[in-house]
Amino acid sequence: MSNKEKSRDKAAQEMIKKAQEEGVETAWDRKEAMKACVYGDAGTCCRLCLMGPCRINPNKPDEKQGVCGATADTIVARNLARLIAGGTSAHSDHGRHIVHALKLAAEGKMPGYEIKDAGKLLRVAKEFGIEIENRQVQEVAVELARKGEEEFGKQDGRLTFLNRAPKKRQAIWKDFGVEPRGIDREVVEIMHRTTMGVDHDPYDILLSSFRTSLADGWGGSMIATEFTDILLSTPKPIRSQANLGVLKEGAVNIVIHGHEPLLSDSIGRVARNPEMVKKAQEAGAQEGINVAGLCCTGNEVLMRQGYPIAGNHLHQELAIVTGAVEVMVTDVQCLMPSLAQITSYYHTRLLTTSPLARFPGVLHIEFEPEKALEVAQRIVELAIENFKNRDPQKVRIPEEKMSLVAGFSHETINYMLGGRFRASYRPLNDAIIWGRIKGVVGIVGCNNPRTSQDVFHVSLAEELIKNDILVVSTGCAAGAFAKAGLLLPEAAEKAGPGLKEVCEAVGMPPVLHAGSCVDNSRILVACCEMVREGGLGDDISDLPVAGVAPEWMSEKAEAIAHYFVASGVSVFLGIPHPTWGSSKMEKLLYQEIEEIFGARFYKEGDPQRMAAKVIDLINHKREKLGINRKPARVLYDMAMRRELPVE
Ligand code: NFS
Ligand code: SF4
Repeated sequence: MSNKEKSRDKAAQEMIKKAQEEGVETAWDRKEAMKACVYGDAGTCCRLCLMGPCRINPNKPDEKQGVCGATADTIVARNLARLIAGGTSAHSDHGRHIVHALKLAAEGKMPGYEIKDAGKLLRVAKEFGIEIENRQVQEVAVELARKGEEEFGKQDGRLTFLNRAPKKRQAIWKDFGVEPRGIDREVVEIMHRTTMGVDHDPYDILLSSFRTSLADGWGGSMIATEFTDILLSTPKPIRSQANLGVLKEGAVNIVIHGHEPLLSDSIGRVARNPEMVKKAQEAGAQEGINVAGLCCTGNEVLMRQGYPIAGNHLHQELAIVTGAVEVMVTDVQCLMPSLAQITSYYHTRLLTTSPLARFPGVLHIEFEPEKALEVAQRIVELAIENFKNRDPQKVRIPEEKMSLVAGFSHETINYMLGGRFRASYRPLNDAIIWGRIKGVVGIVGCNNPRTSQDVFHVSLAEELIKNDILVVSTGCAAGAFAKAGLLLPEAAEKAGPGLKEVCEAVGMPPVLHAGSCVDNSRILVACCEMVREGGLGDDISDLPVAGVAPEWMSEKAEAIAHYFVASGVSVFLGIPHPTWGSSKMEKLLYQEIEEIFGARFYKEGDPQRMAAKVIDLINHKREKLGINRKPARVLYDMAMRRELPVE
């Protein structure tokens, strides 16, 4: 693969080349050296017990069984279930940490932190049945945090946020027994169910996997999003920039990487402190301190504080290759272990901060919420100190940086389209009904060196907006769009006439950045609002919407994809599930599951063909809703009126 084929991003191509010149290995090199294992890819390798490991030839699945007698179908289903359990646990544990922080902040035990969105606090508290009249905000917050904690440990009943879904959807979940009870319980149960010798029925395992994924989407992730908004504020449209060009030669560069927004929020604040800026200047960094994000921590601070993002998932190694990063601070998730080796070639200090995530031999400064600002200060000081160790010979920062507008929470979409005083989804629904906007597609997920970085994301989005489909995005997909300039209102030029008109009227980009991956829950809420607003059916599965994960790699993406489908949104995968070793599972996922959820999976490796399939589905939904007509643009004269059919 040539460097051009590795990424569509010029900054990435330049840094990949620099890494090669300097003898530094990146994910692309390791990917090339890695012979993919066909059993793993097909899902037919089982290591669940020590009678094995067992593997079944996916091309001849009926010829063999595991030592215990497990068929390819059972093995594939169990492996998929465990991916979903992993993804759900990651999002949800992140949510738990936020709930804990909200409690500490409300109790006054997290200096520098207070409730930023009291309005949302009260709204969410009501959903949890908490008395809010005549009570102090702090008091309500402490009680809400307790209720939030209970969602994780609940043994019976069902998760509170499920009430947000349309009644019809709730009935489907109930009828098929996929209502998640407690978040932790679902993760534990699916692990139990899929250990050696328990559940062997692929259908049963898959339904439980869906239940686990719902505990992510309507549980852990939704809690993470809502409670972060309450604590750190609900995002509003905000301008910023993206790509490696946001790093500054004349500044102390601190890159924050991972997923949890608490420490990075503090680092942002400390870095703005004039005293700290002065210290940096005294150390020779004329431009002071520059904080930039990566992956979803990057998205979190971008959405709320407007800090620039240095890139998406595959940029994490490349940021260090610029030779201009003083400190890379990590928390949890999506951190490549290779960062430790790469930093050894440059002056960059890698730091771990979460009790959950360490690298051997890497400096660990533990983040304790009670001492958030203190820890942040230590880290910023360390970065300033490290500035003098930069090797000017090794510094090369690509020029590429792109302006963007982010911050589209579902509340913002409400305000943007509805206007500040009559915030509602009515205008969006009307635009869809009248065909100015044909539908809404969420493009989400990661980068993956199995495919050229960002190519699928960007070509797909461009094709969809050209066809008047509004794109909503999160995670590293949003990073790809940011770098490609699609998060700018001016990108409406690339949209079809209807979408362009809407974008220009409200001044919004045709691709909306809705946040980090836990913020996919915002898309669920937006879907509920669209159903509630009326005119587009009475369940999420009626809406002309779809989800796409073009370049995904993470277990978390697998959890997201499943909760979207279980919520009634069909999901298109650019990289297929690792399930092709079982025709039964493939049939369930890509066909039969639609009978239950009104949504299913699709797979397609080519962006143009994928766009065509997505557009087909949207048109099909519009047809069913009876709204697939040309937008009414002409004013009718009397003669035309007479021609109109009488209903
Ligand atoms: Ni999502 Fe965010 Fe990116 Fe993929 Fe990783 S950062 S939580 S998992 S790689 S989109
Ligand atoms: Fe083999 Fe069955 Fe053990 Fe899996 S559970 S490793 S298939 S014996």
